[in-house]
Amino acid sequence: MSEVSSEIGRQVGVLVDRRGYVEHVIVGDATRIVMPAQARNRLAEQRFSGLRCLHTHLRGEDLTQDDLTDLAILRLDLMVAIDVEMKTGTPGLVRCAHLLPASVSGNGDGETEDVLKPAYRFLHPLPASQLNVDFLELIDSLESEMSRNRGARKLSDKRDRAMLVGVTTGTLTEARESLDELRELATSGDLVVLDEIIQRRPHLDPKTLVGKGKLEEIIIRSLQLGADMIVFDRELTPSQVRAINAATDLKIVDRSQLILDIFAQRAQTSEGRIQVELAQLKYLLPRLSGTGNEMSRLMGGIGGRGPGETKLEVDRRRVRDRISHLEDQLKGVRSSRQQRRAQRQRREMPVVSIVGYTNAGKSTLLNALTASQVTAERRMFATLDPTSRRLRLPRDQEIIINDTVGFIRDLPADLLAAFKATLEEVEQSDLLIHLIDGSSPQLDNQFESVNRILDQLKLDHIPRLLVLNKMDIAVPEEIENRSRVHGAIAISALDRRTLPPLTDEISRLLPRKPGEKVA
Ligand SMILES: Nc1nc2c(ncn2[C@@H]2O[C@H](COP(=O)(O)OP(=O)(O)OP(=O)(O)O)[C@@H](O)[C@H]2O)c(=O)[nH]1
Ligand SMILES: [Mg+2]
Repeated sequence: MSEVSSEIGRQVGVLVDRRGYVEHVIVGDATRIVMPAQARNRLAEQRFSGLRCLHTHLRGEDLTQDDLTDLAILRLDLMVAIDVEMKTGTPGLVRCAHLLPASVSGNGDGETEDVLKPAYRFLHPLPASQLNVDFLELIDSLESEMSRNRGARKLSDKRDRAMLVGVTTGTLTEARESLDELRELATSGDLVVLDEIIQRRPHLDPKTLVGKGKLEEIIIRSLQLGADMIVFDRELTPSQVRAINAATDLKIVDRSQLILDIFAQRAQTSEGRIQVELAQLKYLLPRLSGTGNEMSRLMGGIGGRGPGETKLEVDRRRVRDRISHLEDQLKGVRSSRQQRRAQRQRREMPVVSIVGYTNAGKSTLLNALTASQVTAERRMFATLDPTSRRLRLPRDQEIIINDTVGFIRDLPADLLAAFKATLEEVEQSDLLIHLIDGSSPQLDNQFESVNRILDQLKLDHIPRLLVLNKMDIAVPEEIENRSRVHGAIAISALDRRTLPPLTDEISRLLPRKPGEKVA
């Protein structure tokens, strides 16, 4: 290789497997070689790729940043640069580097502006004749160290492992708060969060959102920790998804997609499922221009809960067909729901709907008021499909009370459109209970987000009753202050004894049946 290199004035490289067979030969220019795309296909299950790269350096330079990036991104066993004596064509010093197994830190150093621990170890440069490292033994011990580090990951644990990435042009605090919510979403979507990285930049990079160097760092970190996917805390444009996918084989998911995936996991009713699939397809459609490979990665979603494996090979046309088919189905389901609603209206019962940010405690409140067992959980978007219950208020007034899907800031537009339909029920309400998690540090933002969405859904004309929930775990002064400022009622949905003031207020605000005397 030295001889050839000195003759042609270019770097020459080989990728060698563990049995010593040469898998690829690469001819570069004077300063670098470019790894063949197929080398990526080796990434599968092994901890390292099982390939080592040996290549020549013509200028006696150290391993370059590109060399180290290739080492990390392709998870090579080893990166070796051999100095070439240009006059004689004989090999000089041999420089080697290998990856270090990283220990999994969990939700560790989020504010990684620059705190990435060095991912490589350099071996002392030696002339070729004096090299006496047993590489197989070395790689073996690294791999077993790595699997020890990963002991935490049980084989039965099929959950995807994610790296979270926040990008902001604003303050770090904002980005941190936003990432906190993304982590909640990720856990609700059954992901294991390995680490979080925030990048602050004056402008977002139109091509890849984060800068090129940062992206490489994120990919390397993800590979080090054994992540399956990278979740961006922003909506990625179709071209950004393509550009990032070109740099890594890891699954790339953005916040909207994560929300869509959670909705896909949760939707129970046929209508809910149709709406979610519609939203997923509409989201994917503009992103369907890449190669089959990119497409399948996009459509796979989290744990393959995308719109389905069988549709992987479909082209845009088929997706469009599917969309119009689903839209037709939806019309059918809707008309039957409208009939049900018409029946209810004949009963002339006032309708009250509980709305609010996800996780505010809406389902818990419905359960407490009506002694029902609607699913209420710590996770976000526990409720997707609206539930209606009858409730008898004091003074014998009977009403219908609805539990609804929770809201979230920056709800993907397609999803908002899809859920407008579910919320038709809410449109017919005589009263909205806007339930607020009084214990959330994000209380104000959540309050604003819900108001904004109610406006967007054109529900702002319905009388609204503000209710602060979780007073049992909130700061008492905060609750007192806010209930004064907003004229809100404070409750704890977990404690029925706190509810009478709420039911009294509901009863007071509802229109009376015709002919009934106001007490
Ligand atoms: N401490 C306390 N926890 C509460 C209270 N109300 C609800 N929670 C908890 O908050 C979490 C979310 O409650 P849910 O009723 O599922 O919330 P939700 O608004 O229906 O949420 P989504 O359906 O996901 O939008 C659950 O773990 C509840 O036990 C309360 O008054 N006090
Ligand atoms: Mg709920």
